[in-house]
Amino acid sequence: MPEFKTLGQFIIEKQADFPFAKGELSRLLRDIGIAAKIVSREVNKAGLMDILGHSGAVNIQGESQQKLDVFANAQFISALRSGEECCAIASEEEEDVVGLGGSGAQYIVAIDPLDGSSNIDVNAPLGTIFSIYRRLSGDGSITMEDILQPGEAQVAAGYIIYGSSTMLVYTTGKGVNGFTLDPSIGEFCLSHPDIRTPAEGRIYSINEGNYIHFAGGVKRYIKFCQEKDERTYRPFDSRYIGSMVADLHRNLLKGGIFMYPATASSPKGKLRLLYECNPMAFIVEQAGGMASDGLTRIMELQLSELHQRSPIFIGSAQMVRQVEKLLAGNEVPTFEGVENGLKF
Ligand code: AHM
Ligand code: MG
Repeated sequence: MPEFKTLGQFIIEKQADFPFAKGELSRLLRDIGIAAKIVSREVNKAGLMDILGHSGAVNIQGESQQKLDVFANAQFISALRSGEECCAIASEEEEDVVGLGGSGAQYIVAIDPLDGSSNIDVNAPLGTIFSIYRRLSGDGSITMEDILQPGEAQVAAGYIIYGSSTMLVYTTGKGVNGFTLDPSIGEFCLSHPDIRTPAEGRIYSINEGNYIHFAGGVKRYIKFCQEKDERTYRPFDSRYIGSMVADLHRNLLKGGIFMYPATASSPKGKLRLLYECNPMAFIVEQAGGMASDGLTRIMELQLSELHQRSPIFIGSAQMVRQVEKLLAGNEVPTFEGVENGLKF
């Protein structure tokens, strides 16, 4: 049993670990925690309220937004605005960067306020993913260089899973810690100190409905997962919720790989680098795992646009290495052309 500690107590205790420690990052994390509690409350009562369902708006990715997405987006922006530590937000739900205008604020937040939103109507787990950067430009107007920093420049990242209980998991580059919301006292309490992910897992998570569109190396890896081999505990289990936070959270704790590869029609995959892939890569690496686009470490990829997508293979280190090896091999092409360095 970990020692009883709230998220607030833990953040203050760890503040001194941080090189720029003046308390701003701690306050920023605290503000995200507060907004998460409010979103958690709304997610939990979604089935009871008229809040459920489509708002009618379409986000810039061309996907229909649902009311809870809009609510979560507004909630996180409002918490970060009133906290005054954040100068700009890049959100999945906003076409452009939202400037908060706080003079002297040194942090930038990239966020997917409600990930896995196709799960809202069916009471399945949802999540929030966030990433925190220090601005490069010092003061004055925010520049795109401030926003489009590679994942390696993250100072903190985390996710909140709204599941059978609500958990907040985050890293500031010194390991990963998880906190479970105790609704009776309204506090996130340390429940998963120093999370480490197994080097070799037994779960693979991928939307196999897209199988015929995957590169040969991905297909071979799926077959590898399914083949019998008692020494390596294969076949592995296939588990896919369709909510990246929920799929990754399970795999982080139990060991496994989550994949959203490129396909011939979507050569960059589906998931967004800035507020989905990079924060998850930071967390998983800090827990001892790996994250790759198949060729390159996710956190080394350069961003040229806000809502840029990337293929992702993330989780237990041995599994990611294995899929990278198969992708690098000379696969029999199943599609014409080479996109994004991958053979189809
Ligand atoms: P969203 O941000 O619109 O919710 O989409 C992201 C989600 C991820 O959580 C999940 O891993 C993926 O989309 C599932 O996509 P698919 O339905 O194509 O398997
Ligand atoms: Mg998302």
